[in-house]
Amino acid sequence: MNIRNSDSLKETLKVYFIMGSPNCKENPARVLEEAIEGGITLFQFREKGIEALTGDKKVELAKELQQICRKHQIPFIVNDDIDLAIELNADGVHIGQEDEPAAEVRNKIGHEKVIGVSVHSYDEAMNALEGGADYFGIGPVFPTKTKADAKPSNGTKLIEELRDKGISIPIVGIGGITAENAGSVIQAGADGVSVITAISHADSVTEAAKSLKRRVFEG
Ligand code: IFP
Ligand code: MG
Repeated sequence: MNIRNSDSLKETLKVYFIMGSPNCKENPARVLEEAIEGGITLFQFREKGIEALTGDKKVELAKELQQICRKHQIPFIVNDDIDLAIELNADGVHIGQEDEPAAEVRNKIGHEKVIGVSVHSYDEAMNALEGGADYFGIGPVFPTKTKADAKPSNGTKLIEELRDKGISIPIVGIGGITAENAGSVIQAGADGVSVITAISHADSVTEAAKSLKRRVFEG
């Protein structure tokens, strides 16, 4: 199945784990293995923040995590770094409003790769749709500390607005999502939930991924 197909992407997005080395309390490869064991359905490599790796070290870690994803048939998405996504032949990229427009990214990475776009308003959503986005990341739905510059949380308002207006593109909620509130994000119309801390900082990464997954599927 084509990874960009909307129905299959809605399944792939259900339990979307994002991380890089700054998010991990132990070896990132180990954290990823444990998260996969718990049932994550998609992974995004986001090497950002305090003491983030750069240059060859960043590429090396990306390759290591991509291999783990491959072994378990979990698609591998790169945050922001389009050149890295191309170099690694990643399954896709996730871009924000500060990055190149989706249409330019599409020209660079080709038609077989997933493009996710962070959107914060109806207008941004329409632009991303026109530019060829495959899915939207919408948040922060709840307060988060991962991004120092995160916008105030808006709950699930935009997700509901887009669904009310008949926009059927795959959507993941992001920001402050836990097993306790994940059901409400799905009820608002999201196809999946995206988390960093709820999994990467958990006492048991595997158990955290499992309980998140249970809530996404059972409400
Ligand atoms: N949303 C997402 C995703 N990823 C990001 N890196 C981000 C917003 C800033 F969950 F993939 F949609
Ligand atoms: Mg970004």
